[in-house]
Amino acid sequence: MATAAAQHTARTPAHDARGGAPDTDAHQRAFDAAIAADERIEPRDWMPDAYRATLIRQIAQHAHSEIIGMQPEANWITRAPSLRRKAILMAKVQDEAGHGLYLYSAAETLGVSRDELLDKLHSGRQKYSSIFNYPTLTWADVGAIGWLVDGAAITNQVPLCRCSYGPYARAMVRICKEESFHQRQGYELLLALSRGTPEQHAMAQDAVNRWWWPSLMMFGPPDDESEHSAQSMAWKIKRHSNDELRQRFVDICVPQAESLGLTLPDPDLKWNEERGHYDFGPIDWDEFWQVIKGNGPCNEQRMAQRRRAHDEGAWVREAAAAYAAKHTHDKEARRG
Ligand code: BYC
Repeated sequence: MATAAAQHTARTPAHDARGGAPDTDAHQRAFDAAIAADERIEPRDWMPDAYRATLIRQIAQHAHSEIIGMQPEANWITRAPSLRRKAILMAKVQDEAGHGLYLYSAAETLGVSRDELLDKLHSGRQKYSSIFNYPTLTWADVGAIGWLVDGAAITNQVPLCRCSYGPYARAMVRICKEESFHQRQGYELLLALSRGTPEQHAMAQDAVNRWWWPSLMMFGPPDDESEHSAQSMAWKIKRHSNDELRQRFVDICVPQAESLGLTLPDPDLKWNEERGHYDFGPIDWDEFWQVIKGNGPCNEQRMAQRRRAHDEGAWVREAAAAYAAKHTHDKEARRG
C-alpha cells in the first residue's frame, strides 16, 4: 500500500499538464485505482460527489440509529432487577451514545456539520434503523436486543471495518469491539431467564418471538429491491449484500437459540444440506416499509423524545461553546 503522502499526490493532481483547471478524469482514474487496489480513501483525497453523498447518507443514518437506539433500552434502566444489571445496562446505553459521536465525527470529515445532520434527523429527512421503532415491553427485551439486535449489528458492521473510506472503517473497529460485549450481555441475560422460573422462561421466549423478525429486517430490503447495494459494493463501502449478511446472521443464531433453550419463531427454519445454510420463512416486507415510512409502533414516540432531548440539551451545548471560546481566548491572552 502506498504511503499517505504518495496516495495524496496521486489522488489529488491539482492541475493538468498545462497547469490549467483540475483534471477530473485523472482524479477519477486515481480514485478507481485506489478502490481496485483495496486502498483507503481519506478525507483530503479527491472522491466522486456521489461517493461522498452515499457515505454521508449511510454514516449519518448509522449515527442516528445509535442515538435513537439508546431509547428502548434506557426505558429499563430504572427498573433493572439488580444493581449489577443496572450498571451493565447503563454502560451499554452510554456506549451507544459514544458510537453516535464517533460516527457523527466520521461524517463531519466529509464536509457536513453535526447540526445539519441532526436537523435532517429531526425533520425526518434522514432515516434511522427500523428496529428502534418497536417497544421494549418486558425486562427480557433488554436481553433480546443485546442478543439479536446487537448480534445483527455486529454481523453487518464487521465487514464495514474494511470499508473503503478510512474514518468510517476505523470508527467501526472500536464500535464492533463494544458491540461484541453488548451481544454477550444480552445472551447471558436471556440464558439466566431461560434457566429461571417457568414465568421467566416464558418472558424470554416472548421477547425472542417479538424481536426475531424485526432483527432480520435490520439488514435492509432484499437484494433485488436494494436501491444502493450494487453501487456501494462496487465502491467497497458495503462488502456483502443485504441478503448475504441476513443469511449469515440466521446461520449464527440457530445453534445459539438451541443453547439458550429457546425457539426461533419460524416454522420454516430448516438446515439445507445442499446450500449449507438454514432456510427460513418469508419476511413481512410490508411491515418493514410501513415502519420506515413512520408507521411503526413507536416512531412518533422516538422522534418526540429525540427532539425533546435535543431542545433540553441546548443549554449544555451553549455552555460548552462558551467554555471553549473562553479557553481559546485565555490561551491567546497568555501567548500575548
Ligand atoms: N432501517 O438500498 P438499501 C445498532 C433504507 S445501530 C431503516 O439496501 P443501503 C444499535 C436505506 O437507508 C445499527 N432504513 O440501502 C444501536 C435506503 O433508504 P435511503 C445501525 C433502512 O444503505 C443502539 C433504503 O432503505 N446500523 O446496532 O445500501 C443499540 C433502501 O435500502 C433499513 C447501520 O446503520 C433499516 N433497517 O443498505 C443497539 C449499519 N434498511 O437511505 C444497537 C450501516 C435499509 O435511500 N448501514 N434502509 O433513504 C448499512 O449497512 C446500510 O445502510 C444498510 C442499508 C444495510 C442498513
